[in-house]
Amino acid sequence: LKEDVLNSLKSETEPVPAQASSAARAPGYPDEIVPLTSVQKAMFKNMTESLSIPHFSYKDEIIVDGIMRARSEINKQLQSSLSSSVNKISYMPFLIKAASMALAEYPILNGRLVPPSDNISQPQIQYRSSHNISIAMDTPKGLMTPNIKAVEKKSILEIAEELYRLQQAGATKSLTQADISGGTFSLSNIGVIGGTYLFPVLVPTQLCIGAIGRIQRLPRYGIVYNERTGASEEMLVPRNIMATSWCADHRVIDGAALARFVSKFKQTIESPTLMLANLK
Ligand code: CAO
Repeated sequence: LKEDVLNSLKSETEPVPAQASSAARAPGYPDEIVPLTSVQKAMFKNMTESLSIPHFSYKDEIIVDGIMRARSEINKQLQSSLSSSVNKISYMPFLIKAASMALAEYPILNGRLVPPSDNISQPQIQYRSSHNISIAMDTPKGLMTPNIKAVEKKSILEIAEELYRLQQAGATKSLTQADISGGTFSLSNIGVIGGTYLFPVLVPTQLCIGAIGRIQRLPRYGIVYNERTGASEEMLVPRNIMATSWCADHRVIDGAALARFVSKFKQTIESPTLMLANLK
């Protein structure tokens, strides 16, 4: 089926997926039945298979003021640097690296359930050492999920360069079989488009997926130094909040394991210094 997807990416003749585009189906057009595109066929197969997986869902909000500052400093440097193929990075490279750091502590979430090969054997878990993080990508041909390989060995800048390469490949229909196969864990940043919390659906060969909502500036209580009184007080302060939604395969991942993994992810994102200290 992956071959179908790759062929469809190269094909100029295949219809563009029926997105909610007013131009595609304007009022007054007659009803029409159309076949699925190859990308939709792949989605149909994977998502139908995924229905048999009991999803455990978990949501939390993360304060991203720290990575916003770090990103802005890095971007200032990148604009005057000639050594990198990117001149700007988004939040994704930080999120991808933080996920890999949390996976290093909770490796089961990077695993795969191996179904029994016969009626006698038992299911098994394959622990995978390489963090190949699949990124849900909104491409002109629909949803594609290429992955960034061996994230555990990459710097934030290297992740940004590989993400940029995959985004360009997605946009120009030149993603390869190697780009889309071998993913071990997924992240989906729908917040680029909108939304806050969602219910991401597992890829059948993975045990966990995380989804990112739109970052919002919201009031939250914090301890702030008050210059007038000379004391630290609790008061409402504006914070940049990123809502995150996670799903794990509840057949083998319990709620506490997912909660601990997400807490580690959150701690790393909320303290980029911690991320720096743990970079290899
Ligand atoms: N909230 C608010 N703004 C966000 C954001 C978020 N969660 N994520 C990114 N942005 C901003 C970026 O900062 C950037 O703005 P500036 O350039 O002004 O800073 C802008 O949105 C565009 O970012 P980008 O194109 O560089 O995207 P990215 O690296 O953050 O994400 C990718 C890349 C591939 C994840 C994204 O383009 C994409 O395709 N997302 C859709 C995923 C999807 O369809 N999920 C559903 C899967 S299930 O059907």
